[in-house]
Amino acid sequence: MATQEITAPNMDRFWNDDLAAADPDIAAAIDKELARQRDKIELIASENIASKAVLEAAGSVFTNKYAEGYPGKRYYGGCDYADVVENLAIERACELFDCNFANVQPNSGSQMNQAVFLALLQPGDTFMGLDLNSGGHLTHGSPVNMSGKWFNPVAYGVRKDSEEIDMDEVMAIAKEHKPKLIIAGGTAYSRIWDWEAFRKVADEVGAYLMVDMSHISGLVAGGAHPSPFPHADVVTSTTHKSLRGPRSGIILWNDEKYTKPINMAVFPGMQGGPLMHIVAAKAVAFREALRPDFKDYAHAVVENARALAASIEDNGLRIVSGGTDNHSMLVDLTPMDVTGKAAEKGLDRAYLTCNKNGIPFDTRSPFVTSGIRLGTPAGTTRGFGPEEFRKIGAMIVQVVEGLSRNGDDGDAEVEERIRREVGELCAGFPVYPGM
Ligand code: DSN
Repeated sequence: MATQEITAPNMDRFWNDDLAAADPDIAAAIDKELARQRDKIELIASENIASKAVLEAAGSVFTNKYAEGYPGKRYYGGCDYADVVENLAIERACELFDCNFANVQPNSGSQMNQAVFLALLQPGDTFMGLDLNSGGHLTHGSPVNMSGKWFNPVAYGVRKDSEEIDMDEVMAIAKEHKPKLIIAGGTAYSRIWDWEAFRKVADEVGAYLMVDMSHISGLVAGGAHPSPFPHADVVTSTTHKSLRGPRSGIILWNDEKYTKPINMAVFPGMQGGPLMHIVAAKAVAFREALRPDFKDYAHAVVENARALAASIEDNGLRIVSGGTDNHSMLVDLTPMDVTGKAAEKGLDRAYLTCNKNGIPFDTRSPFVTSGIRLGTPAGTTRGFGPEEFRKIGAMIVQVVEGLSRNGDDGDAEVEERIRREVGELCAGFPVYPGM
């Protein structure tokens, strides 16, 4: 057999090519995504714009590192700097949310919640969560999610008249079903959560109280929404929404008795090696959120949401529950007989990005819906204030009116004019100007 000469691979391109040279297709998609974020107005309530520093940490050499285990107790060598990063992330998370313990390894919101279930429940156990149709989350007991398949979820909802959570009803449901765990928190609920009242319900039936503050954790960090501590046993949060960090999750608690079950549930229960580059980016985001100016940001998010909601109502559409106390709102499109699906598409044509969303007691399917969900965290990060959000509210209603007049194709002239107005607004508030 002829022997083949083996030559050392040429690594020049490996070390030196930037993305545009190494993979023009992906580089082009990233460039287009940057342009989209710059040129359109981001109104998805669960999205934000992370800082350059967060992006840098997320794209760092920690992507190469395995660090299964926890600081000081790893299953791999070479973890000195991984320990530095993870310890800083833990310390900063505890300082930010004024709690004793944090696990900063969950890769996502779904995994952080699954880890709490693994730590505190057994398959088949009963737990309570806010109904998805009332603004809850898939991982809080939806029948299509693991939480709804492997456990026994009992839902609480919002009242039909006020569209707000009724704590008397929560108490009654808890007494009837005796859940082992109660989840407070949601994805489309725009009112203040009464953590203390949830604690009373949990104590009454001997349940754990878990708060999933993913949507509002930036507001909690900035003092613009009451903290779930000291009321909750365990608090979970994603880190990329109002908190403005990388796409990821955290678990927080005060009582040492939860430390072993939660840490064991995250690793080795749910996950293997933590994404150390993302843990580093979380640490950076927590440091940013500890700065005094983050308080200003959090309060501005709420003030802007109030301005947006008021403008939408003044222009003729209804806000679910009559307003907002946080970063988000649900717009009821039924007065103009427009679906959420058509509105999401029409608004996107006008360079306003949002998502269709069911409203409480919606008669339409989740793929169609009678509402849209809007939020102000990303717009506030780029510098918009109440004046800009009032303009955005008027634009949104004009697009919806076009859909109401002309059907799903909308009013092309109105959408074209609004695209121009969005362009003018965005030009005054650049995103990632140096990139
Ligand atoms: N998908 C997120 C949201 O948009 O609210 C929650 O996980």
